Parts: sequence; structure tokens; C-alpha cells
Amino acid sequence: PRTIYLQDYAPFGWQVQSAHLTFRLAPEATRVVSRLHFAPNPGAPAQDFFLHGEELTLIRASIDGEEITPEVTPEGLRCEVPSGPFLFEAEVEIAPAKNTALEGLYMSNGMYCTQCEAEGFRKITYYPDRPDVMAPFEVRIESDLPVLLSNGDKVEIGEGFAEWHDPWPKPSYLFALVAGELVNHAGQFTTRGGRDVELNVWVRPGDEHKCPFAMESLKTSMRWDEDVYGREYDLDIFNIVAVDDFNMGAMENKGLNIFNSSAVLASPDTSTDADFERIEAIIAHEYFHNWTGNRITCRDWFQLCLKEGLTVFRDQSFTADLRSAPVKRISDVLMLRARQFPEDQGPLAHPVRPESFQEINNFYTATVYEKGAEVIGMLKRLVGDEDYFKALDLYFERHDGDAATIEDWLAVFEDATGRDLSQFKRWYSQAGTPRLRYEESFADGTYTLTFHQHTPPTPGQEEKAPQVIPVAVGLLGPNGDEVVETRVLEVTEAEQSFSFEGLSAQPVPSVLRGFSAPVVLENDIPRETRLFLLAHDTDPFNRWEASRSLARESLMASVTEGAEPDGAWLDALGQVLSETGLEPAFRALMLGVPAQAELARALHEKGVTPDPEAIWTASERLAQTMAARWEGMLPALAEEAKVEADYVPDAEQSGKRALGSAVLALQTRLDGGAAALAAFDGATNMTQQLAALSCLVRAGRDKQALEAFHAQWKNDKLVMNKWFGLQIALAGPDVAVERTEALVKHPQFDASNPNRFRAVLGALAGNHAGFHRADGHGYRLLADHLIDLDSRNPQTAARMAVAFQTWTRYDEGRQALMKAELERIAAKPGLSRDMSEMVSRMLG
Ligand code: DPP
Ligand code: ZN
Repeated sequence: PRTIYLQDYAPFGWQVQSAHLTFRLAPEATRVVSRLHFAPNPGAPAQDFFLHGEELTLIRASIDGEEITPEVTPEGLRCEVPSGPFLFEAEVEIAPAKNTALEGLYMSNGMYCTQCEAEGFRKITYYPDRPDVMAPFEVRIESDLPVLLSNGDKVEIGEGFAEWHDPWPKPSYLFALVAGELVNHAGQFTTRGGRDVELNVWVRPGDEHKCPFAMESLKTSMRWDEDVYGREYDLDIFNIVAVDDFNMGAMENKGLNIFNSSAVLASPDTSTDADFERIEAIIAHEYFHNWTGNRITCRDWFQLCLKEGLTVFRDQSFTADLRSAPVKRISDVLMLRARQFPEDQGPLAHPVRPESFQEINNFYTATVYEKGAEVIGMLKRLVGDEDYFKALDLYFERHDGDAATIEDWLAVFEDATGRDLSQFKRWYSQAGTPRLRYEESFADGTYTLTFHQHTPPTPGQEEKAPQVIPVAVGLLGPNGDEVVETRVLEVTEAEQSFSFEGLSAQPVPSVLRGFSAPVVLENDIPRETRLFLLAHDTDPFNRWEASRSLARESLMASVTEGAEPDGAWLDALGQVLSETGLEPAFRALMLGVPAQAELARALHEKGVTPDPEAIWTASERLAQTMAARWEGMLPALAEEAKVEADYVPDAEQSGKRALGSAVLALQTRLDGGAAALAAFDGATNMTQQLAALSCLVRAGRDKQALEAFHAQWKNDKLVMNKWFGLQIALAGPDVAVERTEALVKHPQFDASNPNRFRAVLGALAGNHAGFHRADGHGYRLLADHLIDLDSRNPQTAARMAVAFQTWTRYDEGRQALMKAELERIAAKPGLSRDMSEMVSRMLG
């Protein structure tokens, strides 16, 4: 496959002045008629006229009304064109019902829908399918289906047709079309500027009751973007459509967002608190793209983080504002460490702005999204809130309507703040997680912190230069009082010192507060210091971090030396748990212990080959010890976690339920599942029901509960995904593979539905000890299914192949088994470009 390089960027030779598309929908033979007005692009180098197009049957083409016979290849179409402006017309035939890749125009449960980002539009018609070509679109849809939607505003809706017009020039990846038997949950929003906007959430009949939360989330997002970023909506209508078969979470098509139904449908009976929070965040994310993504888009796909990093940062801030900022920060860091760190530290490491790719779909990664958001967060920390918003205002003013680059973005910050960001830019070009270490000294009332930074090599990048690392630091006095409040130190050198004067005694530093930069802090901080920080730190993140690192060390000692869980840490944590002044959600997070995959990574970093079975055993033992040690305080915690009021998925109630679930899990360790059974029977919402079921699965007492759950929810696809996933994800290592094998034969397993596929195979990959079973059965089972899926849906298959990215961490036996599976996948004839790129990168 061909590799595409950032440095080869050249503008397209023509502009599309307007695009007119007519769709005559039919499952096996949809006709797409396009009328495209082209004019030469004055700034572009000379080039052949080439339009992207894949899997299209060309019926006819013409230029200025004259039939032409273009040269057609599997990638597109080439022809001679006039030197001035011209009208290009084409008619193609496509088969949405046969489109299993879910890219372009496809069918899901009898409805038509599209997914064009990144390069799906070329499967709809011939077009310059690249984000820097922007045009206003007019769309006519002809079909007997009752609801026909596209981008922009309605022009005319009649019997058997609908016409839409999107006045905002947009790249083809933001095109969308939906047709089906849908019903709408309607709403209304008046913008700050007085525009009345019609809002709709479109779903299949029967799902209406699952729409109100998404609608409220949309309105809240619209208001938040006005209040915080000064951004208003710009059309008279905003539609959201729920689709069952969808490769991603959701898509920000202009005026017509298309959502994976799992990211929009919600009701207390069928959705957990975590689902509600995720839906609220995704609705916000896609809505926020209207300005950061649509009004200002990316020049090319290497700039993906320009819209994704910023929009993730915006949705994270939104959730932090609406709910609890410390809890949100901790959750985001957990996610970053679980998903982005392994990527940045393994064979798939790539910069936030990659410099080459074979298949762009492989770069919708945790690095581009989550590390991309961290980079924005650091920028904001460095310049301060006021300058951040000044720069954002300038960004919107200067680049509205543009397809922009990271250089444009940084120039805005340089111009707005007068800062030189040339070193900061390394965050976009250097892959790998920087390592930070500090030394302390204290003399004559002056306390000095000396930092050392380095970034290990990553594929293709041997040498790394120092980065700009904002390190938020506070100092605590010996009695636990804060003697120096949080201050952001800018570490820019490989080694650099910072001094604090006028201290009466040597302080205890609280470093990297709020996780102020996405780095690994390498210090072996003494256990006594961590216990001190756990007890006294005023920074909630570092308080949590102190406990987390004590937990990690205790578990590592169990794995490597068979040590007992650390009693001093458990007692200190027990103290924190009984602090009723702390919000329940925070205490629920404090009760969390490092995931087994996190321990594997931590051991690997210390030069110890992780043994998945030993890690599992140590984790089980710790949970048992926690339960036994805290037995006395569990009833009080359970009492505090009680919610008397009617269910609402807000931060306060969700936090209590999270604490209650954590307590129930410990209780189950003591009573073998008696309390969980009662909780399962008495559950009045999905959060409680699923928490109780999780306890029963872990305790191995799940047979009847799983049957009851199935009987209750067998007709609800989204809830059934939970049923499938849970019993694998939480199964013991001895049964996880067998359960997966049984469930892929279940009549309701459907590999062509990405949600169901991920629920089952993703759960196996996430069951650390089960997946890494020494005999390689887990590896083989996953590889079998990835090979099978790859022939139909390369995008989803390739993304799930990241389960193998850590293969070089393990013992020789496991390495050989995983490598053999990767090689088996690589050798498959007809392997997709997506999968072949992923596998060859992992094999190195
Ligand atoms: N739909 C994906 C997202 O919103 C890609 N743009 O992140
Ligand atoms: Zn996005």
C-alpha cells in the first residue's frame, strides 16, 4: 500500500463553487447524479484533473453538457478539462445494502445513512474528497421512505422527495444523508443572537422515550458554547439521528449529526449513570465541532488533532463545569493512561500530528484525541485563561471558513499572547511519553526542585529534544498545611531548577498537580511521603494519585515477592473514605485499584516481565483484603450512598450510586453474593442492576441472574451489549475464553454490528488474564474474528487489533504466540489496507 506524507501536501487545482447531488435511493442500485461547478484554484500547482471515487459504477459523465469517457481506476477518475470554469456532471450507481464497511452510504435496519469521515464520500460519487475542498451543497433525495434528511436547511419536502440546502461551504467528509422510517423527538432553542432553531432527535419508532436526555444535553451544550466560547449556532435546524450500525461513536456532519445509537439513546431503565455521562459528553462533542471542525476545518488529515484535540478538550471542560471537575480530571487521566500511554509507549506510537499514514482511519487514535486534548490543556495552563480565550477569539475570527493547520493554530496563540511557541510545537511532532524526574534540596530557607526530562525513542524517532512541560507544584509544610500554593513551573530544559524562598522548614512537594502534563513522573517517592500526601494534599488529583501509586506498589510487591497488601496504605485510605465531607464520586474513585493491564505496564517499566496470572491473583487478594479490613465501615458507606429521590443521572446521584456499587463489590467479597443478589432483585434502574450483576459475575454466582437479565432485556440491543460484554469482561481467567467461544455462537451475536462485535471480542481483549492465557487460546480466538471481520468491515477490525500492541512486553512463550497470530493475520490474502498497516506497524 502507498504511504502518504504530510510534507507532500499540495492544494487541489480547482475549487468547487457549488455541489448539487440527486439521490434516487434503492438498496441494491442507488443512483447518484452530481452537478459540480469547478473553477481553477489560482494558488495551486499544475496537475491532472482527478476525482476520488471507489466502488462506484459510472453510468455517464459530461463536461459542460458534452459526454466524456474518463479514465477510471479503482481510486478514481481522470479526464481533460477546460482551462476556465466548467460544469462536471456524473451519474453513478452504488449498492448501499451491500456496503458492510459502513463507510459511504449504507443501510442499517432498513434505513439509509452515511459516514463520510474521513474518506467515505468517494464511495458515494466522484469528487475531490479532501478536507481543503469546501463547497455549498444542494441535495435532492428521491425515495418513498417517510423521512429524508440531509445537511443544512430544508428547501422543500414533498411526496417522495426532499430538497436540502447547506449554505455553509463544507468539505465532503461532513456530508450526510439519512432516509428511513423514523420518528422525531422535537425541541427548540433560541440562540443568544435571537435565532430560533428547530431541534430533532430522530429514532426508530419505539425508542422515543430514550430521547429526552439527548435533547436536554444538546440544549445545554448549545448554551455552554455561547457562554464559555461565545459561539452560536448558525442554521435554523439541527438534527441528530440514532443508527444501530456505526463504526464510531458519532459524527459531526453539518446540521445533521449521525450517532451510534449507544451514544444517544438513554433511559434510567436501560442506561447506566456512566452511559448518561458519556452521551452528554458525545452530544456536546459533536455539537462543539460545529465551530471547531466545521466552520474551521482541517487542511488535510494530518491536522486531525486540530479539530479533535480541541473538541475533546472542550467537551472535557463542559463535563467538568457541569459535574465535578476533580472527578472528571481523574477519569480522563485514567482513560489516558489506559489507552494512550500504551499506544505512545509501543509500536503504534505516533505524534499527535502524524507525518505519514497508509490508511487515515487508523489514526483516529487516543494519541490524536486524548493526547491532543492534553496539549490544548497545557497551552491553556501556560498562557492562562484570559489569554487562552483571547487566542480562541482570534482563531475564530481569523480562520472562520478556512481549512487550517497546526501552524495556523499556534500562530494565533503567538499573536494573541506574544509567546514563542516553537519549542511547544514539539508536542505535535514528537511521539512518546516524556519522563520527568525531580530532585529536592533545602538550605537556608530555600527549597529547590531540579527536574530532569527525557523521552524514550519511538518508531522512526530515535532522538528526542526537550519539551515544554508545565509542572503544577504546591508545597506542604511538615504539619500538612499548604505553605506554597499551586504554581505552574515551565520546564523547558533537559535539566532545570526552580527555587522557593523564605520557608521555615523543608516542605513536602506535591508535583504535577491536576496532572498538569501528560508525562510519567519517574520518582520513587518514599512511601511515607505518599501517605502524607494521601492524608494532606489539597489537590484532589494528587491525593488520588498518592493512593493510586501506593496501590500499584503494593500490588507489584504482591506479584513479585508475594507480599501482603500494604496495611498502612489501606488504613490511610480507610480514613479518607470515611471523610464525609468528600464527595461520594471522589471516594468511589479512591476505592478503585489499578487495572491489571496498568500493572502489567508498570511492571514492564520496572524491567519485570508481567505474569498475567500472578497479576490476577494479586488483584483478587487485594480486593479480598480491602473488604475484610474495611468490613466495619461498609454499612455506614452504604447508608451514605443511598439515594431516596427519584432517579436523575446528575453528578450528585451518580456519585452516590458509584460509591454504593463499589461498596457492594466489597460486600460481595465477604458474603459471596448475598447482598448483590438482593440488590439485583431490588434494582430500580440499570446502574444498580448492572452493578449487582457485575458483583455476581465476579463471584461466580451469575447463572440465574444472567438468565433473568436476558429474559428481561433480550429485545433491547443496547442493553444486550452489556449482557454480552459483562460476562466476559469480568469472568475469571480460566473461563473468559470459553465464555467468549460460547457467546459468539449465541443466536443474538451479530459480527456485522460493530457494537455487538466490540461488546464480545473487546471484552475478551479487555480481560487481561483471560486474553493472555498461557496457551494462546485468547489470542487465537480474537485473531480468528479479526480476520473474519476484516473482509467486511476493515475499519472496526483494524481498530480492535490494537489489543496486540503490547505483545513485546510479555514472556517469550506469549510473545511467540501473539507474534504468530499477527503473522497469521498479515498473511491473509486480500487483507485490507487498514489491517495490513496496523499489523505491520505492530510487527515493527
Ligand atoms: N465522529 C468523530 C468525532 O467526532 C470523528 N470526527 O470525533
Ligand atoms: Zn470529534
